[in-house]
Amino acid sequence: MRRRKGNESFPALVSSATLCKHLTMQLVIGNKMYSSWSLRPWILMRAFDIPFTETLIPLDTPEFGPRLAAFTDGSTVPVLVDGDVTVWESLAIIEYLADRYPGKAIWPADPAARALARAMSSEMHAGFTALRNACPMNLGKRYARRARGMAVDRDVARICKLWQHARDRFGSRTSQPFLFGAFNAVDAMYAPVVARLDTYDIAVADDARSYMDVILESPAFAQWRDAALDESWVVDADEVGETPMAILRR
Ligand SMILES: N[C@@H](CCC(=O)N[C@@H](CS)C(=O)NCC(=O)O)C(=O)O
Repeated sequence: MRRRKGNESFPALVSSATLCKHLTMQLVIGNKMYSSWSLRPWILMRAFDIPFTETLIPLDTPEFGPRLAAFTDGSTVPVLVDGDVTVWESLAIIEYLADRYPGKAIWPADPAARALARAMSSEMHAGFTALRNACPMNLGKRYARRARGMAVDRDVARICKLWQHARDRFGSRTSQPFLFGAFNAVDAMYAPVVARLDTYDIAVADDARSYMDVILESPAFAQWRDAALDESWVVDADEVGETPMAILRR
């Protein structure tokens, strides 16, 4: 039998650029200034060196719906497209990435740590609505500390308790500063809460503040924030009616 030369076997040989485009996952996100849900898979993928291309669709603009419709019949970002697989909902995206990259410690390996990590992430995904409603993620401003209501205080107390529990039981047994030691899915799920507590200068205990600084100073978060500060879109729904202490946008 005649041996075929390499390119004869692939008559419709695609260029390596096209091939890369199809092999690389695509993450569809909203504005980095405001899109707390988009930040979660984005920071996770950056922190774990997972290659992806990013498509940013500005929230609350006429182009948002039509452009998003090219990726999903849902109405929210983030959306992950991996070949013929489309995943929406930030936590489902993180679970998909954990399945797709089993060699990466996206969830802790230890079953007890993993159970706590999953419970904390689910609680974040479904809850803390008082804090989320009163203090929208807004990386471009800083606000003065003030009372934000009992429901917000309850959310903050619960979040700090969860962080402390994870650190005491798992993180502090390692030499690394994240909730379970090394950065993982839970840190990604709580990164927007860290940003909110910082932006609105919400009072927290010293150990919670130390953890917040670890996230805020991490390279992946800094990269996201840098890009956010260059954005010019303003989403009125995510702007609270208070005079900011500082405007950080460039
Ligand atoms: N539970 C969803 C929430 C997604 C969500 O609400 N995304 C916001 C942006 S942060 C959005 O797409 N809003 C657009 C809209 O509601 O029109 C998730 O985890 O991904």
